[in-house]
Amino acid sequence: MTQSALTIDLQDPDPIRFLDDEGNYAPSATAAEYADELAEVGVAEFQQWYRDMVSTRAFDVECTHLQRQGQLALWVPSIGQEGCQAGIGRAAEPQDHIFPAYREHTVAHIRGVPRVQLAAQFRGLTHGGWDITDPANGNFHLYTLVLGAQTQHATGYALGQLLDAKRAAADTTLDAGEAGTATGEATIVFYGDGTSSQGDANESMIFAASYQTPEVFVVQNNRWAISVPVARQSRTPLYRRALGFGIRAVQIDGNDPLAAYAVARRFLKLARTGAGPGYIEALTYRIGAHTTSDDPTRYREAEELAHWEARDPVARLEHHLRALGVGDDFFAEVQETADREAKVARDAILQLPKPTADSMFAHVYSAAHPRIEEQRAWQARYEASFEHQEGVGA
Ligand SMILES: Cc1ncc(C[n+]2csc(CCOP(=O)(O)OP(=O)(O)O)c2C)c(N)n1
Ligand SMILES: [Mg+2]
Repeated sequence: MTQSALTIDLQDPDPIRFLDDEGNYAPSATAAEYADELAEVGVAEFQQWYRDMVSTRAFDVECTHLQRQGQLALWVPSIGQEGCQAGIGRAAEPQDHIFPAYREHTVAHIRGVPRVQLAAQFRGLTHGGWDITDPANGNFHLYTLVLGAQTQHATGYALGQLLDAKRAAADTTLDAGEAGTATGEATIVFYGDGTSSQGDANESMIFAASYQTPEVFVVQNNRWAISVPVARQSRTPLYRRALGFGIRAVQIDGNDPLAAYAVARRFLKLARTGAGPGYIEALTYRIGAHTTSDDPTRYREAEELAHWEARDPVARLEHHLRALGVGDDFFAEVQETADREAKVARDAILQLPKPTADSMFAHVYSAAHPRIEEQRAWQARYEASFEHQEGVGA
């Protein structure tokens, strides 16, 4: 196929990767300086990452079905993006804090957020979903659908990590422009290529650079912001914007979990030891729809989708594992376990209550508000107007 401009635009000639498109171990020249980070991990870890990815994919497919059956109001598929999520999720230490967007299902799983709680938000039952103060949820903060808001939350949190470390050393100053301080913990924030155009995302990088926050920005460049291609968001590769803010930044093959792990591991260590923030642009692709409300065939070429399907992160890691001697039994068991767990999640989601229409008015304002009361009353009258129709609303 001739690569469309959208596929090759804004990509460096040699993004960091350890696996080639098929999954053969073939590090790029740019990968060499991160190879040390992989010395700490081996087949058992790669198998775990593979399990994370396959398990999340099975859950993802199940949730799309549940949305089609009216059990979820919306679902946000992450298929195709599991590779960078598994690598980065597994590179984080337990004490690190993670601020997601809304598509980080693999990371949520790695940090311990129960599948059913993730789905509850998409059923309309909660504005949040899980208790982030519960250690079982792995410091994985709430999904944020207001694009870029999480970058502000993350930089604010990282400033807090910095201040805590300084206080512990009896230093109460916080001056922009001073050298960083070792914190022992870091913050990761995930967002998308489209979100990189938000003021919030750019402002948070200015603060991160000025105060040398212990933070890693992760941009999953999946090439699309709903129907808007990345080439319309930027005239330069996204990671080079971060360089302009004075933040160390690289572009990686985001469908290579080894690259994601190695670079994140390094950047997190630097962040925790006082060497300031980093920025990872993970080149990936959203294989599915933006959400279950979207039809990507309206704006994407079939050739582009096929190009990326051939670089599926799950298939690439499987190829690598097979080269390391892992056999059929493992892959069959992982798939079988993933399917079983997805079924368990499905059954649990079906047991959740259904939200009432009235609940949408509950948290708009903290106190009663005449406009909301008016709308609530209208809604109640509207619902009541169906009551004489047998079977409706049952
Ligand atoms: C502040 C704000 N503006 C607009 C939207 C509507 N919106 C939701 S997702 C989206 C595209 C985001 O694209 P990107 O950042 O690339 O993330 P992706 O969905 O591709 O993972 C838009 C415009 C929103 N949720 N918040
Ligand atoms: Mg995007």
